[in-house]
Amino acid sequence: PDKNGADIDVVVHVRPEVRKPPMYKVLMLNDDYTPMEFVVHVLERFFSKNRDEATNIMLNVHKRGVGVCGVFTYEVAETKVTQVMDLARQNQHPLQCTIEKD
Ligand code: TYC
Repeated sequence: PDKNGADIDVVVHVRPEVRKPPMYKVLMLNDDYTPMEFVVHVLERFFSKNRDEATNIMLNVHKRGVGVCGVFTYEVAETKVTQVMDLARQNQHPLQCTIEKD
């Protein structure tokens, strides 16, 4: 019954707020000792680059000192850095990799 606006059910549909997660760049740093071929291998194995892309990124880092391997959510970026640093350490290379907010 609707005497004066009471007892009327209204269903309001709201669009759920969807937010893009913050993204993080994984940066590769140059050094004087890590072999070029090892860096190319790392870029192929952990960053899904083909041989040409990996070589270009490696040479860019070699020349400019730093380069972007990829952009990921924080957890994925952290995992990539850990994987790269672990493999570098196992092979006694000083290769360094870091995260930077995009
Ligand atoms: N500078 C290294 C060399 O001459 C190659 C190298 C490239 C090392 C990229 C690290 O992130 C790097 N053997």
